[in-house]
Amino acid sequence: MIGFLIASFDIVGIWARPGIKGGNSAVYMIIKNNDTLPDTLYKAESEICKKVEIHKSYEDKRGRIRMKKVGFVVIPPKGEFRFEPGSYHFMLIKLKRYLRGGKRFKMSLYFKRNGKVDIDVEVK
Ligand SMILES: [Cu+2]
Repeated sequence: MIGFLIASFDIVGIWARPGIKGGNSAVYMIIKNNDTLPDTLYKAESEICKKVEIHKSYEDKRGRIRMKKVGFVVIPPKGEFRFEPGSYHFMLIKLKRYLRGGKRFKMSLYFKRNGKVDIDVEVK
């Protein structure tokens, strides 16, 4: 892509759960949109795992916690979107390495308007 990346976001509180090689983990964060227009987050990827999916946890009729894949999320203008335990999260599928507390790795988020945004994630 040619041009400047003007990311009008503050992404704070980024962390991942520990995980084992071959297993899964989850990443959480708060994305604050400083722009007057919404933006759509539609993809994420990381070299640490085979693939990253956007998931939402929910309680089914019997009170069991389940999760489902979500195609995209919209970050509201002058607002925020929270990825947090019990709700939306990034699912790291098939970790290529162990994720232990204190470790850091890179992840890329893809937005329709702002393009690719690279972030650092710390394992808590
Ligand atoms: Cu999940």
